[in-house]
Amino acid sequence: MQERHSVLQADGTIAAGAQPRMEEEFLLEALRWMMKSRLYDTRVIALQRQGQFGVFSPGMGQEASIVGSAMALDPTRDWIVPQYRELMATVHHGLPLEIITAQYLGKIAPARIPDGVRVLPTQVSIAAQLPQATGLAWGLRLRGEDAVVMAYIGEGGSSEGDFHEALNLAGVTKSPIVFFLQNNQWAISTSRRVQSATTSFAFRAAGYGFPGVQVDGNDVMAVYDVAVAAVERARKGEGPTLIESVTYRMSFHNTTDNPSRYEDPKEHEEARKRDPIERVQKYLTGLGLWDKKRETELTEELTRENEVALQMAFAAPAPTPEDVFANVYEHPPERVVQQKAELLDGRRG
Ligand SMILES: Cc1ncc(C[n+]2csc(CCOP(=O)(O)OP(=O)(O)O)c2C)c(N)n1
Ligand SMILES: [Mg+2]
Repeated sequence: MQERHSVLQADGTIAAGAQPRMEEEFLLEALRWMMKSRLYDTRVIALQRQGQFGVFSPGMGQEASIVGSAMALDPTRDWIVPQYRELMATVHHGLPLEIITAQYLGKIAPARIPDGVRVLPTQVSIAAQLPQATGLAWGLRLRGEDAVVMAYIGEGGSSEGDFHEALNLAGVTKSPIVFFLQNNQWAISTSRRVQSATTSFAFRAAGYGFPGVQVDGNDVMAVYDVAVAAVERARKGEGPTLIESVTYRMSFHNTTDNPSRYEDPKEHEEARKRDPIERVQKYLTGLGLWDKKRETELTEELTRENEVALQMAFAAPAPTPEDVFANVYEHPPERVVQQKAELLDGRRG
């Protein structure tokens, strides 16, 4: 494993000797997506508290990981296989925000992923997405497509059998896949300290014969660097990479969780000092490319954008009881046909 990759430091300066691939205009673009993510999270948490939104896992504190990794992909040919904390990565990749929002509102038809958007559905069953991600990458290679899969997983998920099976098969088949492990220090209330005895989750790659890289996950420039290198490697046919993006979950696990019952407030305070968004803003301020006025203007613009998506999702049709039978079988078995008929009869009667 290489030493932890770092470019943009917490004080907003570039590390000595670092040569970021991300140029200023691109960094402003990254900041836009990171702020959009934070604003969306803040808004939907408020909506959930008012009973208007489903259970939601925010990406707060992890925006550099989420955005920096997605920006390394080409949405016209690459695929994202998400867990559930990478919402803005999938939106960056072309999944309309109103569609993923509709999913959280329990809408069915309006939540369908459009054809041509190379994103798999959100996966809540931990690590179950990874064997499928390896299968997808292997299949793309067999079909001669010039595509790479970025699969997301948490550090907690790396204790699951599926994680090891997927990485093993990807190594053996040299599949074009990047395993992007967000080590946010928590698996609900289980601390990273008791998750594994390893000193770095990136070491796990060695067991499967491909490189593991550790990166400062609160540094969007560094995340982008290592993600681009891993994507290039995969595209050239050199096989998978495991990236451990070391970050911190600055909010709760999801809207049902209360971290004040298990999180040391000092640890939280320390993490706040490494805020991935403030770091970029400090750096751009130093270059004369950022100030309070620009922040206010962009915040207003992004808030409006998010609001449009939310309104579209709220306006989309709600599911009907018979929708429970839809999208499961191409040819439903007799008992399912009968159950649906009984439901419709019952309603008529
Ligand atoms: C197979 C399975 N086991 C347990 C759970 C319950 N569960 C939901 S999230 C979670 C923790 C996941 O932690 P991590 O992989 O670090 O991802 P994070 O939530 O921190 O992004 C657990 C145990 C689940 N959803 N699926
Ligand atoms: Mg975690």
